[in-house]
Amino acid sequence: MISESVYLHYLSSLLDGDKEQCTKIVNTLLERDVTVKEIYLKLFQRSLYRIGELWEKERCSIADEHIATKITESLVDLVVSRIDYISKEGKSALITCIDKEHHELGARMVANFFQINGWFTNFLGSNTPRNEIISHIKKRKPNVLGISNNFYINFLRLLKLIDEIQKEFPELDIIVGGQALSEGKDELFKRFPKVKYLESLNDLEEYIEKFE
Ligand code: B12
Repeated sequence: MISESVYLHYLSSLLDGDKEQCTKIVNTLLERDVTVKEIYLKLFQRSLYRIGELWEKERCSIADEHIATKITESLVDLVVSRIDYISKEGKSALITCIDKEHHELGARMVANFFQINGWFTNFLGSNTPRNEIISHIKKRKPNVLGISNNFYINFLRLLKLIDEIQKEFPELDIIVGGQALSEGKDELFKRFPKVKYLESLNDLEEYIEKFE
């Protein structure tokens, strides 16, 4: 459990650009056996969504938001480096953002979540050209492809990418997520009934548990 006071302390440290304090808070939570999912959702995701709102209302600068993002990026990976996990032979995931999508933190969390569940995971990061994604699928032959789309303007690129991938790899399991889909998901389901939309790490946890 992450208390409201811990969250508020973390948020204000993040807005102050105080990486050392943010790291201390995260380390304390890990020592108390707070789960990765809880830290990712209740601390990192919640604080960044809040910073998005503050930025929209011009109550925090672009520089503040960039610093907060950089601190969070390093902590998202730090948390995983502290976890002992057992590799499960034969399960692999490829996680990517679409072309022109610069929001990559959510996708990074998803990739790390597969990793700590024992999957061999490749994370392609933000703004990955379509042909590169397709070549990498050919090379790695993952069991699951995860695609992230946060900026709604990129939604048509997502549809085009899925269309091409399904033609080339009809058996590949595709999961998608990101904030652009809260609006686009009906269109997505209509065109690609086999593609799964997972809203957050809670849905992902269930998906991984049921995957055979
Ligand atoms: C940091 C940030 C940036 C950074 C990103 C840096 C980086 N390394 O990622 C930078 C500065 C690049 C950026 C740029 C822009 N941004 Co911005 N940004 C944000 C901010 C503040 C945080 C994003 C974040 O990391 N959230 C935390 C993560 C953990 O949440 P998440 O991405 O939703 O991921 C979770 C789920 O969605 C899901 N998920 C996500 N992907 C996937 C994939 C799979 C396979 C699965 C299963 C699940 C899944 O699981 C995750 C964990 O639960 C948000 C505010 C917000 N509400 O998020 C705005 C926000 C996303 N940005 C926004 C905008 C408008 C922009 C810009 C257009 C600004 C501009 N004028 O230049 C550009 C667009 C760039 C582009 N072409 O993509 C809008 C988007 C509105 C929309 N939906 O279209 C937001 C919502 C801000 C706002 N309130 O308006 N941004």
